[in-house]
Amino acid sequence: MSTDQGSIFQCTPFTVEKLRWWFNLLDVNKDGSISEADFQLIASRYVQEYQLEEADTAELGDKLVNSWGTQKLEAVEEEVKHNIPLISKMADDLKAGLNIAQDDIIVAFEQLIEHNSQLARSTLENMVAAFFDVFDYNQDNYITKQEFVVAMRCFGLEEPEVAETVFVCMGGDQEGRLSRQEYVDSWLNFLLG
Ligand SMILES: [Ca+2]
Ligand SMILES: [Ca+2]
Repeated sequence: MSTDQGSIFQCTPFTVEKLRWWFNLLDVNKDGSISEADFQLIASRYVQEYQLEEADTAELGDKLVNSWGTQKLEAVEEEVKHNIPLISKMADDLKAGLNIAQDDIIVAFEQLIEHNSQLARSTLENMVAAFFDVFDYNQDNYITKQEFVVAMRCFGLEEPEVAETVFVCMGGDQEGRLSRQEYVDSWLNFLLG
């Protein structure tokens, strides 16, 4: 099962470290696991940033949970679920409001990359893109520097200089903006490159 011909990359210790870093970023309440609580916290910060109605928090949190995890993970093929039961367990647990330990996510992705790296890549792509949809506040399919700074604050990165530097590294220039493709590609290049 670990020798699929379509393999385009390997899961190295460096990949694992980067995935761990990303999941740690998503674990905004820093309890070592990803759960609905993290997405709700991101949503409540977002609602504060843009001074939206408090009622929007739950809806936005649900949207993030669904688009990041449940729908994408559930969509993974049956054959993969059979070989990598952790993947379907993650989707079920997230939907049920349970915590998914970061270590479990890492193991699941290691197994997924080994089993079918193309599928691992497209699954991660969907997970990364889920955030683009939210952080593109005015929904013009670009993330501006300002939208990015707000997004990073929602993840708990308070320093705008750091966010601006990351933004430039991702391909946005000082006045510039990031397209969906640039945003997704730079995350994937970082995580899997
Ligand atoms: Ca958490
Ligand atoms: Ca925008």
